[in-house]
Amino acid sequence: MNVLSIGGSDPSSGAGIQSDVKTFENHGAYGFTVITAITSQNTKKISEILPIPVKTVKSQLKSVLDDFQIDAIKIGMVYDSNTIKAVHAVVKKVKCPVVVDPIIKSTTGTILLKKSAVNDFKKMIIPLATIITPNKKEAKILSGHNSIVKAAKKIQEMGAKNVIITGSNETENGIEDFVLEETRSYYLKGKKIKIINHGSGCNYSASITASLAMKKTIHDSSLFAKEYVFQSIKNSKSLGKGINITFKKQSDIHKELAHSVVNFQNIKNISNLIPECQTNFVFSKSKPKKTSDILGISGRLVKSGKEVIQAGNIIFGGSQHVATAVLEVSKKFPNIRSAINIKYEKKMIDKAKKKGLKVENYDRSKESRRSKKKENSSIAWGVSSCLRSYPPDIIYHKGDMGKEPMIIIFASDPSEVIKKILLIQ
Ligand code: PXL
Repeated sequence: MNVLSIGGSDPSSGAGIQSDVKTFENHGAYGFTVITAITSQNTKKISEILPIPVKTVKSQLKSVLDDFQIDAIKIGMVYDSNTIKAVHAVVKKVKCPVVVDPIIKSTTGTILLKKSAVNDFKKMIIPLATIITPNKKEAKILSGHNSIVKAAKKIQEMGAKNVIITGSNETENGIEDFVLEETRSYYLKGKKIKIINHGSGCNYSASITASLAMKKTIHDSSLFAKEYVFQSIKNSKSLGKGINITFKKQSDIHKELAHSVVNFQNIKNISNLIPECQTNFVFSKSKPKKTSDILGISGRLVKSGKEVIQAGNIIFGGSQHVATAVLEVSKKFPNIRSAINIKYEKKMIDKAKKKGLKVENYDRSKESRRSKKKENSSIAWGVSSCLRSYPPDIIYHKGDMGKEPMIIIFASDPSEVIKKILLIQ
């Protein structure tokens, strides 16, 4: 998954494109950058801003877009009208989700969008936005309204498809965001941490950008971004003499699963392999003891026309069924830590056998009535009943009364799972 950040350089790496690359990587994405301005700043102040010549902004955009398929773009700091025009001319032609994070003033008080450029920003950058993510102050500056709902509606009228106003309401311990989608609106509640920090706004919009690249919904993307930012503030560090710098290190297993989910979504004709009960893709900590030690997708990977959409987020305990299968297999074969379920097709089983994969199966109708009654027991019973002395690549069953047939592919990690899908598809 390839995500591009267009914005300013921050040598403290707390905000701007440096921080975006870290956020993208934490989401399992590869981060590209186009620099619009070089700021000189630390945790106390911004001492200089040098806009990059328009010709060079354009040539950076051309270099990236000529060579790479970009799955989502974030637009951050665009300091002046010339930069805005250059970014507009190029990004309007790109067909991928665009997140606009209106960068107007830094936490330390410096202007990052020239006053003379605010009108061009409204005319040319806002209409590019699949989602725009102003905080309360920025929403007021862009819309002229104090009321959150009125501000969001006005910004939507300017051309942003969806508007999220962060920090729309704050209490002693809580912080709420207002989300205005195309056909609905709602508030998302979250916990507040009282640490003045550098980077949380950038982390939020970069997280949303990576999630849109994964074809997540706006609701799931914003929920995930909220939790991501909470953790990054909680974990923030006092690295300099001024305000804290946000910090988040996503676990390697999370990154690897997120990356492989996107590779799965991008397999040609993959929607044909999604069963009625949808798909989950899991990756376990080593030596799991329970399903909550295993990462899975809290909703599922669902078929939507020819596309596969990620419904929900990657969390521990996100899967019951596929995670239970991994739990059972890993008791005997601790190297098996990842799995996915796909639709049963005889031709795939035949192909797997031909390619030398280890294929086992069980018959659900043979499960005792007592076992069937226990929650989630069928998978545990079935999988453990067909294990042999070597680790399985595939376990399938042909269903039972009202139960859909299913294939589960196992491997040591998610990228090995993907390789096996490609082998038998
Ligand atoms: O946090 C907003 C922001 C974004 N981009 C750059 C910045 C800042 C804040 O200082 O410097 C380059």
